[in-house]
Amino acid sequence: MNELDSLVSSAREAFAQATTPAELENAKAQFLGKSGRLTELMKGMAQLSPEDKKTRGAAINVAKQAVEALLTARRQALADAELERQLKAEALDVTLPGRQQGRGGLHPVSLTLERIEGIFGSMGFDVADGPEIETDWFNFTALNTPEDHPARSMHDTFYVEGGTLEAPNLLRTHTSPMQVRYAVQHVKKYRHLIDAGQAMPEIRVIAPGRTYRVDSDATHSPMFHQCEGLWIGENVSFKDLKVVFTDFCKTFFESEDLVLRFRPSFFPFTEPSAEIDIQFQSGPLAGRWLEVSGAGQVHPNVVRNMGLDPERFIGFAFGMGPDRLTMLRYGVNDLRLFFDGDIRFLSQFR
Ligand code: 2NL
Repeated sequence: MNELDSLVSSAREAFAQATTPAELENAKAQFLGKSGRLTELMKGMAQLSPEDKKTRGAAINVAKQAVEALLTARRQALADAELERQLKAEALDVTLPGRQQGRGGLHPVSLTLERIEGIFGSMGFDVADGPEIETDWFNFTALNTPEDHPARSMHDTFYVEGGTLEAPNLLRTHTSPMQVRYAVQHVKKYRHLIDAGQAMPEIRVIAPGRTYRVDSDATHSPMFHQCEGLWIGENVSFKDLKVVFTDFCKTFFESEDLVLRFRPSFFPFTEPSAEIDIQFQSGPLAGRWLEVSGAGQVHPNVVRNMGLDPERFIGFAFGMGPDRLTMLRYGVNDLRLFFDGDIRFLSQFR
């Protein structure tokens, strides 16, 4: 094998050993670079006769073209291999089934709250929303609940670390504090009318939301929902409460076939007070008296705490449990099912 043939074959070998483009360019420099072997051979022709230059030059050119062809082929091979590797790494399995779009839905208790808001909204009640961490004053004092009332004990109420009587210090045990907040705002806004002896727009509001008590069994959850209602004006009576609440029950349960019973009771914030029971006259729940709400005429002390004169303003309030209403409406017998977060249970209601 002559010198040029062996040069071409050592180039073939060097190019074959290069496994990356950078290695290949280094190998190229050994043959075609400024001081590469072919370039050196060209330089070595200087002393040759013109005759010899011609034949030698032609032979070197043939070798050079061969080396360049080998280089081009190897570059292409490396590029092909790289492309192949990328395609493999980024391969998509187009035969995989597509991901399902999860369909969300409202929680059954949220559905109940929406129904309640819709029904009372149609009767002219505003919907008020507010803090779940309350002050002692809004949750108890303003609602005429005495200092020594058992509801205020650590046994019944969750207290928040670091709170003071003035700063929020407990998890609200009912949504009534929100109604007091709403009433205080309302009175502030219409103070000028009230003081001038003119008519104040009536307070008509419901307060739905989460509430908390130290209690936990099949029918009590430490977190539960409440919806309270308040209606105060200069000429609001117990008869209005009866009409509004009867209407609400019939619409909520989608039945004209039920009766209500107002049973005397006691709450610190109302006087007189009543429990409201309903009885379905037909259907699966027919015949049993079911307690659905507490209610009463707002206590004069509470009216006063709202900034109003109880000699002039009168009204009623009620409080019901949307969790219980949801259980009745759907025939669920364990309250805890609503809050365990089991999607198999919850997805039945959407
Ligand atoms: C019950 C009892 C009741 C009220 C809540 C109330 C609110 C204000 C003033 C006066 Cl701002 N009263 N709320 C009144 C009577 C009963 O709820 O057992 N609820 C589940």
